[in-house]
Amino acid sequence: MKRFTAVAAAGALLIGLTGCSGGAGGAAAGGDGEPKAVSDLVVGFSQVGAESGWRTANTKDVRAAFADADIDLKFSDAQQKQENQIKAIRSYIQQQVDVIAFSPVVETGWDAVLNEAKAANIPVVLTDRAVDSKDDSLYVSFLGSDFIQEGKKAGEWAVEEFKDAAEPVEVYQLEGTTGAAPAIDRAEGFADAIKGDSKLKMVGSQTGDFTRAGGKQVTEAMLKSNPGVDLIYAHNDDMALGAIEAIEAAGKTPGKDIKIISVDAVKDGMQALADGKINYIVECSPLLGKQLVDIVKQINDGKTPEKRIVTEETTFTQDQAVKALPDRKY
Ligand code: GYE
Repeated sequence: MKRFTAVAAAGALLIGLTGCSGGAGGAAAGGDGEPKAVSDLVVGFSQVGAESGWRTANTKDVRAAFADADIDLKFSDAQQKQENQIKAIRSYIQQQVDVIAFSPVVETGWDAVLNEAKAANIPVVLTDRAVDSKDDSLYVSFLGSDFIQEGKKAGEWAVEEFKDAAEPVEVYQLEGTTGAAPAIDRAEGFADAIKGDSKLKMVGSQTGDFTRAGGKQVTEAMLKSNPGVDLIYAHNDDMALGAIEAIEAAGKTPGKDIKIISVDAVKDGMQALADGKINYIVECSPLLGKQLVDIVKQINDGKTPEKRIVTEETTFTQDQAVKALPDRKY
């Protein structure tokens, strides 16, 4: 009881200090009040970081969509640290924003803070990445890609590409951030798709943390330990771009001596695909802003948004990348 009062007091103080009008936010957003005018809504968004081209495009798109909708978006960058995201979410709870949206850096460890949001009657929307929790009442909706499906598409391409190979094919995986939904699921989908093909041998797998520098560093070491590697499966374009630098520095030709598959299809990745340095990309769209605004509006109107909204995505070969590049938005 004491603690509750302290939290409420701290919240009131913060609102006083910032002049934020979100005091009644929890009520309207929780569905037990009249909808607010859209321009009075306040949304707190906790972003993972700025680790990749995908992330930068996602941040830009989310900010633009909220600006267009005239909704106040409070934004914080967690620099890939869960503790920073938890802090940001707690501060949004204190500020009594209408809706909290966040892209969880890792899957586990969210129940406590999400229960705090629930107790404060503030709806939470997951964007891009999922949480691993038994209690799905802790969030209203999860908007993002099907990462298992993405991994499957990558694996199916590998099986097809090497179907006539006479010798075993050595595959190395550059994993995303350890414990992150896209790293876990992209590995699972890929493993599943290649498991029926005994030619494809996974010779190693290590995290490059979804960054270009990480992809480069892991590949440099890998080229020494596994000089015969035939295929790199990178969980995102940035790590593939880092791998390309390492392969070229070692005097080999990316896309030929060592083939590369990646996920995202951001501009730099698509350029490398069109240039023949990457062989195949599975698209993962960062353009989630408009759909997130829609979900916030539905919550404000007292409606129940879909629990799971899956992003539509395609795949690109080198020829398709050449054609798609001029119109690429991110
Ligand atoms: O693929 C990667 C980023 O969560 C889908 O995070 C996102 C991933 C994306 O850093 O580039």
